[in-house]
This record gives sequence, C-alpha cells and structure tokens, in this order.
Amino acid sequence: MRLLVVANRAPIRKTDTGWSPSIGGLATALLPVLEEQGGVWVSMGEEPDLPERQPYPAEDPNFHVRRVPLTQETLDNYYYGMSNRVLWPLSHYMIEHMELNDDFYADYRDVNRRFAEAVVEEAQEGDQVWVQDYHLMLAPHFIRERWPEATIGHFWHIPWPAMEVFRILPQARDLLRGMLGCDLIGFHVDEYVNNFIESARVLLGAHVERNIIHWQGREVRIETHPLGIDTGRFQQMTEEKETQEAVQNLRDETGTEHLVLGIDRMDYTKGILRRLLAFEKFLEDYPAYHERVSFYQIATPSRTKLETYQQMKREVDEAVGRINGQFGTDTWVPVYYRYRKYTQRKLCAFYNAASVCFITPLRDGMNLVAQEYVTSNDGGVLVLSELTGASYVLDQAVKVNPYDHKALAEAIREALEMPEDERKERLRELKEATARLDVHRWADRFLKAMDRVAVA
Ligand code: ADQ
Repeated sequence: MRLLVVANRAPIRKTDTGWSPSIGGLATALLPVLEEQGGVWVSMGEEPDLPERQPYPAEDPNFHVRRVPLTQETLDNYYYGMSNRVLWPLSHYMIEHMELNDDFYADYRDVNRRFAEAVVEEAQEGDQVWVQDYHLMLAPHFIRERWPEATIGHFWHIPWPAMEVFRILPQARDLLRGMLGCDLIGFHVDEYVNNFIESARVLLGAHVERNIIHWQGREVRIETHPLGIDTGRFQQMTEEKETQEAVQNLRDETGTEHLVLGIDRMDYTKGILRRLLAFEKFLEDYPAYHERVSFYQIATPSRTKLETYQQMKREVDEAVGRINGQFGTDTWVPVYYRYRKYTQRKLCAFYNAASVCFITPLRDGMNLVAQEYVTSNDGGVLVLSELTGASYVLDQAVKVNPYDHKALAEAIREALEMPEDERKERLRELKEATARLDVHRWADRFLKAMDRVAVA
C-alpha cells in the first residue's frame, strides 16, 4: 500500500552534484518507507523554477515529490505569518509573540486547501495519507471533504497547549475541525494528547471516550507516539576516525577540563539567553571553575526574516560579548558561540566532547538534541528543561525549570560534580530510553496504528 506524505518541506534538496535526500528528522524516517512502498511526498514549492512533479531518484523512481507552488506573498502569510507568528508562539505558551492577522489566516486556509487538492489528485485506491505538523492543520478536513473514505493520519511535532491557551486563538474551533478530518492524530507525549482532547471536548462539544473523539459519525484516535532519532547513524558516526579527530581538535581548541554544550535553532523558545545568563551566574558563584570550564553555544540561523528572531540574536550576541569581556583571560574563553549550521558529523564531535549538555528550552515539543547527545556521548551528564517533551521520556536527565535562574546555575555545578558511577548509570539508562524511541521504530509504530484505524 502506497503512502502519501504531506509536509511543509520536501525531503530532497539540490546539491552541486544533483538531488539528494535531506538529512535528519522526517526525511530519514519516511524516505525508506516511501522507497519500499512507493507513493508521493506533497510539499510547498517555495522556488518558482522547481518542477511541480518530480520523480525520485530520477533514473529509477521509487516515489514522486509533488510541489504546491506558492507566491512570495502567500508564503509570507501562510508560513512566516500564520505558522510561525501565530501557531508557533501560541503552542509554546508565548502569546506575547503572537501577531494575529486576517490575511495570514486567509492564505493559511488557501494553502491547506491546495495541499489537499494535490493529495486528492495524486491519490490511488488504498493509499494512506500522513500529514505533518502545525503548518497543515486544515488539510485533513479538506482532504476528507474531497475523499470521504481516505485513511488520514497527522503527527504534531510541537506542544499542544492547554485548552485555555489554545482557545485564545480566534480561529481555534476552525483549526480543530480541520484536524478532526483525521482518523489518527499523534503527539510526542500524553500531556499534549490530553490537551488536544480537552480542546475538542470543550471548544467543539465533541463526545469523547478515553482517547477516541467521536466526530461527524467517525472516530478520531488521539495517541502518544514519542519521536526519536536515527540512533544507529549517530552511534556509528561518533565512532568513526574522522569524528574522533574532530573531538580531539575541539579539546585542543578550548583547552579546558570541561565543555558545557548548548545546540539549538536560534529560536526564542529554546531559552538560549537565559542559559547564558545562568552560565554567567555560575561563573560569579563558583570562581574555582574559572579557566576549567568553557560553555560552547551553537545556534543555527532560523526564520531570520522575522524581527523577533533578529532581536533575540542581538541579545544573545550582546550577552556573549559581555560575559567574555568580564571573565575571559589571555588563556581562557568562557563562552564560545557559533551562529551557523554544521554537518551531523561535526555535531557528533561536539556531543562526544562535552562533559555536560545543557538543554534548557522554555518549551519544546520533544527536543532531539537531548537524544543525539546521550547517543553520541559516553560519560557526560544531560541537564534538561522539564518543559520539554523529552523530559517525559528521558527520566535520568538532571531536570531543571528553565525560568529558575538560580537552579540553572546550580544544575551546571551539580552536573560537573556528579560522581562517575552515577553519571555512567544515568547515561546507560538514557541510552536505552533513546534506543526505544528510534525514528525508524517510531515510523513503524505510527504506520501500524494507521493500519489499525484503516480496518476499523
Ligand atoms: P526543532 O525545534 O528544530 O524541531 P529539535 O528537536 O531539537 O528542535 O531538532 C533540531 C535538529 O536540528 C536536531 O536534529 C539537531 O541536530 C539539528 N541542529 C541543531 N543545530 C544545528 C546546527 N547548527 N547545524 C546542523 N544541525 C543542527 C521541532 C520541534 C521539536 C521536536 C522536533 C521533532 O520544535 O520539539 O523535537 O520538531 O518533532
């Protein structure tokens, strides 16, 4: 049976030598499924000269990429507007960043409808549809209208907020109806499942039985499916000679006994500024650690067109300058800061070299960096914000409240001073938990759940 994946971005990218699969996340999980089962990946067409329908691989295709062409204005409203300036901050409980605008919503609706039309045009009997994420909340409803017997799943990658927060959105009910076009909706953790069910119950008056929402004569199952990483790939890459050389270079570069690491997209949900301020407090409180610890923050440029993101980058730049200006010496750089993308191999080197990974989002659907660290490290400590999905599945992390300035600084000290036996035991359990979440197992479990709803 073929699979129709519906996601904002395509799983392949153009390189100097031709087209190749994107690395990481969804593409890693779903391309093997498409290769085996065949199907279509429907995504947005951001660039006008890309083909609307592209066989992949070109010579002997396993599947097609179908693009929904968008003008710049539509892209600005649907993607930078409704998706990233309304749904993103709302879902992360950061309504101070929310910018409501009718044009954003009109184009969001329109793009979702066009995605649905593309899906229905591509559909063959027996195909299953798997929609991804917050860019495409209305697509399930539009697909269902045109193709009533379709089997439709949706996986939501970010938090689903408490009903009382979700209802702030003027289009909350419309969006919920859009999602209820599905047969199956998956979230990372139970908390989001419960929030979604509560939203449907209260805002739409839907009848709910355990994790089933009865809606317009159909049943919609709401399930927890925590997403993982490609653990085999990270393990293997970490062991390779080239990676270990990069680890050594990194140690030589910093020259300190300990490296504390932060890796994130540059996003206000990730808590980068508060993390830096906590490291500053740690240096103030514990001068014995001066010259012995460096903090390495890697931030990937993200949504750089948006003013909020530009403003946050300025604040982070400024904090790094201030801390290094105050504490740095001729032989010690307290904070290393890199604003760029790295290869996965280089990330593995950072993970392997770090004594502590300091992951403190103010809110995060899951957080895959935490899983990448525990997979690629062998003796370190994971400090993790309790406001992440990952904190529900990675029990043995040192959990912190990312808004608690003192506790954050104290967590760095606790991690650095943890006895070796405890570090090893915690890391062993964290590795086991991460292996259970592996992205291939995740895809397999979700697709099996789709099969169950298809026959129900
Ligand atoms: P993100 O918010 O992007 O994902 P996360 O889960 O941490 O957050 O994934 C980030 C990915 O980007 C990781 O795989 C990491 O290796 C990579 N990355 C980060 N910095 C990089 C750099 N400088 N260079 C190269 N790669 C870099 C959203 C949700 C999360 C959820 C995921 C998956 O916000 O909560 O975990 O989707 O569902």
